[in-house]
Amino acid sequence: MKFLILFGILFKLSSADFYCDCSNKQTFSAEFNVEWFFAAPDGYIRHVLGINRQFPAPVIHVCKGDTIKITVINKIDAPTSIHWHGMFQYGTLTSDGVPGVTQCAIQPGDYYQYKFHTDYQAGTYWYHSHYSVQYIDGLKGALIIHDPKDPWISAYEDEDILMLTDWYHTLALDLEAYYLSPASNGTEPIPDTALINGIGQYNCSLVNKCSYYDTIIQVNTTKRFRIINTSAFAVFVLTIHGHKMRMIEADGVNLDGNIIVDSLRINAGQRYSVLVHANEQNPKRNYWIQATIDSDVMASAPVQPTVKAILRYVDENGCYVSSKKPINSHLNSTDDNLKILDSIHEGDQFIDIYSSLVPLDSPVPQQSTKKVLIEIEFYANDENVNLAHFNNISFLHLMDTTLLSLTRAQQPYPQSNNVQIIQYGDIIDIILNNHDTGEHPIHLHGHIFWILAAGKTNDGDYNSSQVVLNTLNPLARDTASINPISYMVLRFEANNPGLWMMHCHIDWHLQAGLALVWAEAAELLHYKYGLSKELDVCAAY
Ligand SMILES: [Cu+2]
Repeated sequence: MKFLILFGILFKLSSADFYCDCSNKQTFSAEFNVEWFFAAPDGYIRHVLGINRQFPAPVIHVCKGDTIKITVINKIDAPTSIHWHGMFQYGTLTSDGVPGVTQCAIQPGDYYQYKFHTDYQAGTYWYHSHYSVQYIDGLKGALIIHDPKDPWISAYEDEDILMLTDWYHTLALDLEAYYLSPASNGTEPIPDTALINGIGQYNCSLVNKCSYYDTIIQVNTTKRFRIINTSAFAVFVLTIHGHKMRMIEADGVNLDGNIIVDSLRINAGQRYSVLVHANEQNPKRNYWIQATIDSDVMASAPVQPTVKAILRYVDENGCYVSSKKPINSHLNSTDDNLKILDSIHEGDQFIDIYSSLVPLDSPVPQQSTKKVLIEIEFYANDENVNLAHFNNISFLHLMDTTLLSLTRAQQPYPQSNNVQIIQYGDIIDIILNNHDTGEHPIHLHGHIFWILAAGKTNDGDYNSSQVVLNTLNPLARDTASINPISYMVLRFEANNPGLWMMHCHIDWHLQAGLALVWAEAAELLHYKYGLSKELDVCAAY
């Protein structure tokens, strides 16, 4: 691994030259000013919610074991909070960033310090606002924990991030107001375009010259791409024309590398790392990296469902071998790579690739101590607004206090927070039955879970007499997607006292109530977080 730049230069989009000697633990400190500003990521100018007037928000690069200390300063006229997606937050529950659960939302003009270590995890993560629908407007960024002992580190020379997102031209609060009204009938807002690392192509004929994210690969080398789907709604299918991708990481869990794909499908909240090798190809050209929103899961297709970036070959001296844009620049191209992309919509073959991902080293506990059945349903309330339910409860965020405060005061939890009480050391099997016709990427805070079983579309409810659980080598991760009218069995270890939200990472569905909270060894929280001033009754309320 080639490391070039010394510690301290951390706000770079390219992680290729991040230096990590890891001989001593460092603290990454930063101030994050949450502000609105105007930007045109895909050529269409709109108000964007960013950090330090950057969109995408700054990339955080740290080494495993470092501490991250970030002061978030709220310079907008609404409350905010930041969640560090995939961080275990061992001993730092108050940095998990869920308003009404682990902290009071940060009020306008106020600030809040997040501080947590990265001792037990490495890989590809991200962060985003967990308040309302703010991350849809842009409040999100990549968080990479480098590990000099990464088992794949000698297999690549260079790396980069491909942060994908769906993108709307309307402010998220306006879209939400419509979505949570009787008029929408529960149909989620359709994104207008898509972005890779904050750059998209809305209408190339109008704007006359579209911009593309540009990344280089040196002939005869291998590059790691860290792919992050930061969407509100979209599932992406990603291809790198003319190249295969070896999958080596899923949500911070290293894989055995035996799965090699032409295209991969990634749900909101999920991450993958892939290795791409540059020697079998014609080096005298450049290639498209293409991400397309899977519009099969939407009521209608986005205006521009495809976003492209350029993979540009350089020679041994780092000089461009071709300055031309890739061929096949038309979005309706019928070249072979796009055929591969189309083929994954047919049947379940594609889904099987994901159930066959095997972690390199993530042994699953063999027995569970507790089973929890959770059913997903969407139906309208008395006002004819379509809401989302886990076990007939639609989650409502507390505004005036937090579950942590209630825990500390030994007060009962409100029913609308769907709190599931578990004990320290429990091994929980979550049996999820999805009665909805949509797919839902389920994300658990503070943990990874093992996917012991995942049904195909229309398999119906989990049936223990017919399904064999995979306790041999199941994939572990923090976000797994349940198929329409189907089931999943997820196992996790209660080894992290806290109040951990579990929710659908389609942000529209979270706002519609598809969330619950695990109160894990909550009796231990009273002691640890008893004196924190942030836990008082929420100030602005
Ligand atoms: Cu969902």
